[in-house]
Amino acid sequence: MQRNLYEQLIKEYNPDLSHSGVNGERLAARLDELSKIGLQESGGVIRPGYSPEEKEAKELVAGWMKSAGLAVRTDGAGNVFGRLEGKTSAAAIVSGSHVDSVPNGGHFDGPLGVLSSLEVAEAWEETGYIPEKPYEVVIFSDEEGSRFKSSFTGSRPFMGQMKPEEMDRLRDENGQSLREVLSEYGSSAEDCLRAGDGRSEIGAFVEVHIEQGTILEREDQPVGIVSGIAGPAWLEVIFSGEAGHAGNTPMIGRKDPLVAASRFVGVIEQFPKQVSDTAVATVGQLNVHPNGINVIAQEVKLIVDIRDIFEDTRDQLLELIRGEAQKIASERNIEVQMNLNAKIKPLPISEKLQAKLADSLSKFDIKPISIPSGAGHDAMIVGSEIPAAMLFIRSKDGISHNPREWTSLNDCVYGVHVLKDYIESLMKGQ
Ligand code: HGY
Ligand code: MN
Ligand code: MN
Repeated sequence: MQRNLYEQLIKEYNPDLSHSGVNGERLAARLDELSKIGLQESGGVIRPGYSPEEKEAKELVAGWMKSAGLAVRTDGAGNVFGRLEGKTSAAAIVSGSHVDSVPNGGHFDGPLGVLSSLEVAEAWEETGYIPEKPYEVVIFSDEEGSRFKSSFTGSRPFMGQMKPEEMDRLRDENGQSLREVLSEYGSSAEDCLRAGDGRSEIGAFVEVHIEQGTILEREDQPVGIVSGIAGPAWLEVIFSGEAGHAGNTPMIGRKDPLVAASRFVGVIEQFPKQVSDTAVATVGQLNVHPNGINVIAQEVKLIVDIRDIFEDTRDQLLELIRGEAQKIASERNIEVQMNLNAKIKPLPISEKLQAKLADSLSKFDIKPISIPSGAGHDAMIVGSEIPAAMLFIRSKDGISHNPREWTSLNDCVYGVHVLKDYIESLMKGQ
């Protein structure tokens, strides 16, 4: 079992970084408490969207929101908001991220963004700072999409981007639809689809997230600016052949979907560089049915994660990959069915907001570095309509979606200070 995260974080912490109401020890203790929900022998966590573990994590943070003096509410998509009223009733400044995880995920991807946003409210409470505009800390549901194979299941309805047909089309591996899961969760498909009604009350959004890359490490900076967010497209490919006896079926004439899928995965690795230097394509999930040692497979289901920071090249890559699946299937005389489970628009971050973040970074002697995000984030959904910005916090060796994910407490606290300064400048209408 993973050693106490708090001890690991606090061991190298410089307590001088706790000032202006920002408290590194509190942040470390909360990261540690959250890390225990859904904790596995491997030291990683499993907290799928709308699972008891995600709900427990949300309730834990909601309790901290309340003790920080925030008014807590949950919308129909299970998104949790902690609100602090401002001196005026202008459109709110919102900051947050997610607490769900990928299977066997790390302890910073999502939680650091939520707890950093909450730490800003805690600092204000301690220093008696009252913001000009309302401030909201948000936990978006199911950002990773690991349960329904379609991501941003919280922020998309919040932005009015969830389609009614998804309520019955999106199903988890037990065949449970999003509609059924929402009603079990205590909400309903109708309430989820209405979650977007309040978004006109938001003036700006900002998300803190681990970089999940190595640029900040290479530049030796704790915090960086996100210049743009790549848009993921998730293409489900189902190769269907003919199950048979591994021993008695001659090699000639087999209709083996696993051989087809293997060729497919091997070939598409070459495709991204054909469209751009920033495009990527990954098959991380592949299921064989019936998955018997001495059985020629009946069906292979896989999902290709296709991304680029430019929409046109991302879509070119998607079409190349679709065509290859078709070509291999016909060459091998088997069936192929493809479903586009998700297709999110990439989001460029405005130069103006990047410059504001650079101003905040410079106050802490941090060199402003702008970094494109290959990973998707809730900020790209909110940012499709509302001015949104993102800060990256240095990741050790760029490792993420892995129990070895690590960010030092010093870097986490630098991120909170920069976030707080940036939000205060937005509060002053600068
Ligand atoms: O998949 C992603 O890019 C993010 O971790 N949701
Ligand atoms: Mn992630
Ligand atoms: Mn994330």
